[in-house]
Amino acid sequence: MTEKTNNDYGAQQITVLEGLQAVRKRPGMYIGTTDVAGLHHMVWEIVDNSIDEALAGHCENIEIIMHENGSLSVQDDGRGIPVEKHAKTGKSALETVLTVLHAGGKFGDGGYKVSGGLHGVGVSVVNALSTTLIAEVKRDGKLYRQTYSKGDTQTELEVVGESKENGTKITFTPDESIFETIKFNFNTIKNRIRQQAYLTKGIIISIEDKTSKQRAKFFFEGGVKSYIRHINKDKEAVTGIFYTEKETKECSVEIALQYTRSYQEHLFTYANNIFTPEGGTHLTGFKSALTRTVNAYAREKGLLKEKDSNLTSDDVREGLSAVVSVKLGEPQFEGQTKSKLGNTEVRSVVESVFAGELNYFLQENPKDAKEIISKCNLAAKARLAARAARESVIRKGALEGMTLPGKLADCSTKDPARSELYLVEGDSAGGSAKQGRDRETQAILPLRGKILNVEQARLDRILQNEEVKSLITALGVGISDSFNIEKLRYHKVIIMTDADVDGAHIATLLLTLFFRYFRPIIDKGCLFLANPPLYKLSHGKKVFYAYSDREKEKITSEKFKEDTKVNVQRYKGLGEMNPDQLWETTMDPSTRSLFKITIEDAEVADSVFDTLMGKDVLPRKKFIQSKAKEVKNLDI
Ligand code: 28F
Repeated sequence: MTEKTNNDYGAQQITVLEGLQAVRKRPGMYIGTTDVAGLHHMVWEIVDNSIDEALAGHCENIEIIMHENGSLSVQDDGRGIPVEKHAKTGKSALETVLTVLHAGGKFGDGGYKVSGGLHGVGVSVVNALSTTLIAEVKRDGKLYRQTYSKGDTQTELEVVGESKENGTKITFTPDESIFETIKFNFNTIKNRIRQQAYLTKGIIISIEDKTSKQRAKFFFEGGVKSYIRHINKDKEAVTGIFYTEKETKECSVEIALQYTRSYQEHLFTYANNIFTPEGGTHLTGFKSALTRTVNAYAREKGLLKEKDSNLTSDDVREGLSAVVSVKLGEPQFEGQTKSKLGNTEVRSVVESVFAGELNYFLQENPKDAKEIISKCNLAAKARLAARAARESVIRKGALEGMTLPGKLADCSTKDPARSELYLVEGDSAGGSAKQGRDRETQAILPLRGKILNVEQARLDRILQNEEVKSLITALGVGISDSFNIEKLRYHKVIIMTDADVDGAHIATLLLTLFFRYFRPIIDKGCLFLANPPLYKLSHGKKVFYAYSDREKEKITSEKFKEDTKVNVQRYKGLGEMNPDQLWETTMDPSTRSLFKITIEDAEVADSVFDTLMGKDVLPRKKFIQSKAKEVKNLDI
């Protein structure tokens, strides 16, 4: 093939080869990373193509299967990728999209390609990074098949059967030599397709893991209205759900919202089904319409507490759950993580559509409107109280790091990059940690009693909590308006709690606190969970630590085969370990494993926190235990 450089066909082949070789050489350039996130980008790439076919109005069902042999398949009932040979290239559209980098582009019908993930690189990238890929197309009464390997075509496009249906099925096995792991995660895929199902009204998406026999299926008739129902399922609603869907020539807008008794805001924005955590023009338009409309309505009805002062944007968003989804022809993504919508025209469209519809909703639902205004008035009052509280705490220097909390055993280095802060549950474990630590780089802050549940308290009350106060002081970053990440005194903040239900609860409350008030610390990759062992296995003088039940079984069956005299000690709490053991198993940087907390997707994280905050203890425990499993061998 490479010889034929002097005709069109050959020339094209060469660029094709170069293209996909470049992908294999620098996979990160195309899918971001080669870790577990990059692995799943491969799945999103394929699923997004099915979603696009659904958004074009030609597909209703998408089925994902994780096979026992490690491959994954995605099948849709769309029109099927065209298989006719292209006169010029001599290749079918199918082979072209699978082997030519960046082939694809706009799909059918002049509609816009909307769902494409952040990378939106095309299925050829998935092909390049798979040891095998099988494409099957049902079209024109036939079933077609073609196979590929590492981006190269392996077989001709063949008719292998007949079919009355239409659709596309892609089955691929990721290349082990490219990815750190090739094990797909059922929950990761499930969460993502749930979100896609909310954003694509009427679509049915399912996932099945043949190995673990887990299944999930999503269908939401109500679109983002169903999404709001999901976000608020454990919250006490104070209004009905507002919903609007409008199509203008610039873009389509879909918005749902509902107020609850929560003190937090749960606001999620999407552009072309892509989550935009950094916001952008759609968010700006939404916020200004909300503030303007609520104030105008409240003033008109004489419901404002102070006649000449407006409710602020923050006041009108306390307890608000909202989803804003726009779809447009050529989305521009900006910002640090390219997840901020830049198209200026979207701002005024969202603003005018939403202001009009919300005003209508308030006029038509006076009871809901009254609830909203009285909630906003309370928020305004609390805002003033919180400011006073914050100012008084700041005046006392308590948040500024002038006086570090008495129970903090600080490290001696003043270099934040080398400093670690262990947040330790309870005084006895705190004592062991203080004795066992490396004084130079490790600081210990024992936390006693329960941290406040931030979901259920406003900032002024949170600032009165002693544990929270000493945490803020130790971190050095301040809170809310005075927050400054540059002042972070430790570049590793490590939550170390018992591996039991109480420990899980405390870890969860801390995670929620960080998620809500110190998110940049998570974004910077500075927050970790420690991973203490569950068991100590001793046999004569030999000692092993096991960090999970499975590991305990493995060690006992491997190392102690001939002998049954194994002493198994289950650690009920960190306090049971002496300082040396705690150091050796959990704190020594050369041997410990830490789990880094990341927020890839704030929506998923937020709903996880919601689940954890519920009354049910079991899911909390499961969450922390599943985190603990992931920790293994993940040394930082
Ligand atoms: C499992 C993954 O990729 N589904 C897809 C279609 C349908 C068409 C299409 C796709 C044609 C020339 C680009 C069919 N008929 N699932 C999928 N379903 N792509 S991908 O067209 C692709 C263009 O190159 C399709 C008429 N128009 C479009």
